[in-house]
Amino acid sequence: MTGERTHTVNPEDIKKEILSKYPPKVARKRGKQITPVSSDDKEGLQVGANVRTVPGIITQRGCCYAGCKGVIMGPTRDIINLTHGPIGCGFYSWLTRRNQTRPPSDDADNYMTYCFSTDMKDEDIVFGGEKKLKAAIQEAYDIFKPKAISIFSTCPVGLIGDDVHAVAREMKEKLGINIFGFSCEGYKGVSQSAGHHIANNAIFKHVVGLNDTVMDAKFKINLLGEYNIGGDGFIIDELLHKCGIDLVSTFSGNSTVDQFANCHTADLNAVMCHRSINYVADMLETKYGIPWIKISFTGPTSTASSLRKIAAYFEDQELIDRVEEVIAEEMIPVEAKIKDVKKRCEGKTAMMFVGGSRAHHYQELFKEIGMKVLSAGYEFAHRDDYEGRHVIPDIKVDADSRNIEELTIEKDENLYSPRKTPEQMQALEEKGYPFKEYEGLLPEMTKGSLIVDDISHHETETLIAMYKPDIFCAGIKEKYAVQKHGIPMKQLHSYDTGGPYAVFKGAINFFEEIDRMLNANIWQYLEAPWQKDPELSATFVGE
Ligand code: CFM
Ligand code: HCA
Repeated sequence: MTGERTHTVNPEDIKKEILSKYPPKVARKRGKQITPVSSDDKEGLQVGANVRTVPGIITQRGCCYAGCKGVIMGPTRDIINLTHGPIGCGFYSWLTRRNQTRPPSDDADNYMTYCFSTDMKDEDIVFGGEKKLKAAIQEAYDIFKPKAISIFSTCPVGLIGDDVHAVAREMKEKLGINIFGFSCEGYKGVSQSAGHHIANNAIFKHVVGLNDTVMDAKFKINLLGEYNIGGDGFIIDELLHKCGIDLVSTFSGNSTVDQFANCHTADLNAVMCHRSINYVADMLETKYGIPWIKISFTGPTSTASSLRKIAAYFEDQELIDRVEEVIAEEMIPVEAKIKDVKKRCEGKTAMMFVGGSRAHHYQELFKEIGMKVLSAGYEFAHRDDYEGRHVIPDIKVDADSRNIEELTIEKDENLYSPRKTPEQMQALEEKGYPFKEYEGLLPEMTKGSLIVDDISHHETETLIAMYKPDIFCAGIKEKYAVQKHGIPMKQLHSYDTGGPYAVFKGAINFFEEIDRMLNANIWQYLEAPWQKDPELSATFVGE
C-alpha cells in the first residue's frame, strides 16, 4: 500500500536490499545492471545492458520473434505476416500491441486483424515443416492475392532446421509476388532487440529500393521508429502535414510494402525510436546518402525542437517560419493544460520500466507537470540508450542477413538533389543543430534515483515497497501485480485503452490521464476493513 512517502530513501540501500535476496553469483551479475544515482554529477556512471537474463529470474523481456514479427513488421498493413510455428506464437502476437491502421478505402488490403500461422504440430517437428509452410503460402495467396508475404521463424523452426529462405525463394518464383523470410527464432540474441535487427536487415534486403517513384512534394521525409501505438502516428502525420512536411514512409506505423520500397527517395530520415530502427537509418545513409537526425515527438518541448531540427535541415525560410507558427499555436492549449494539471500533480513521483526508448522519452512529460522519476530502466536497451549517443554504439547482434559493411553505395543524384552532404551536415551542426546527438535516460535522472536494467518481479516489488511511488508505468505483465500494492499503474506500451500521446495534442491526453489516475479516490479503498481492524469478528453463541 502507498503509505507515508520516503523519497529521501538512499538508492544504494535499495540496491543492497534487492541484491541481498540473490545468491552471490546472481547478485554480482544483477549488480552491474542496477545503477544508483547518488549525486547530481553523473560523470562516469554506467548501466550494464543488453546482456542475457539470469535463468530463473522473472524478467519482463520478450523474445527475438516478438521484436521482429510484432514490433517491426506488425504495424504493416498489406504484407501477410505468416508465423511458421506452433499456434501459440501467432496467437499471442495477434493484435496485442495496439498499433493502428487506416486503410485509404474499404477495399484496400488490410491483414492486420488476421492471424496467419502454419500451426506446426508434433509430426511437423519430427518430419519437418517446409511442406506445410509452402501449402500455407499457397493458401494465403489463393485467398487474399497479397502483394507480399513474409515468414517468421519461431524457436522449433531453428531447432529442426526448416529453411524458410529457400521456401520463400521457391514460392516467390512460383507465385510472382514478393516473399521473404526472417530467421527470427525466439531464442536468438538476449531479447526482442535481436529481432529488430533481423527485421531491419531483411526489409532492407528484400523491399527497400524496389520502387523509384518520387513523391511530388517539397519536403519529403521518412519517419523511422514510430509504430502508431494508440494512433500516435496519425497525429504526428497531421502535425507534419500542417507544417508542410510530407511522409514518404513510416517504419512501420500504418505502413505498406510500397512505402518501404519507396523510402529511399526521401530527403531525410527522422529517427524517433533509435533502439529499434537505427540499423535502417544507417543503411539508408550508407547506401543512398540519406542523412538521419534524431528526433522525438513525445513531449511538447521535444516535439518543438524536432520540428525545428527538420526545418533547419531543409534551410528553407518559409518552412522555418511555418514551423514556428504551428508551434506557437499548438503550445497555447498545452500550456493551459500544464498549468491546470500541475496544481494536482506537482511533487508526485513516478517509475517507468519500458522497452528501449520510452522510459527516456516520457521523462519529459512527467517533468512538464512537476513530477519526479524515482526509478526507471529499459527492458532491452543497449548502453547508448542509457548514456547517450556519445557512447560507442556497442551493438552488433548476430543477425542473419547483410550488415552495413556489405552495402554497395548506390546513388542516383537526380533522386535526391536536396540531400545534404556530410560536410553540409557538419556545418549545420556547428550552427547549433546537433542532429545525431541524443541524451539517453541516464543524464535526466536526478539525485536519489535508481536505474534498473531488465527489471525482475522481485526488484519491482522491492522498489515499490521502499520508494512508494505515486504511479508506476510499465507493461501488461506488471500491471496487476503493481495495482495490488494500491498504486495506479499506467501501461506505457499499449497506453491501456488511451492515447495517442505523441506531439502536442497527445501530451494533453497524457497529462489528463495522469491527473485522473493520480487523483482517483479508488486507491484508498484497496485496504479491506478487516485489514485495518482485524478484531472485527462475529461471536459464536453456542447451541
Ligand atoms: Fe521502440 Fe517501441 Fe520502445 Fe520498441 Fe517495444 Fe513498443 Fe516499447 Mo513495447 S519499438 S523500443 S520493442 S518505442 S513494443 S512501440 S512499447 S517495448 S519502449
Ligand atoms: C513486445 C511487445 C510489447 C509488450 C508490452 C507489454 C508491446 O515486447 O513483444 O509487456 O505490455 O509494446 O506490445 O512491448
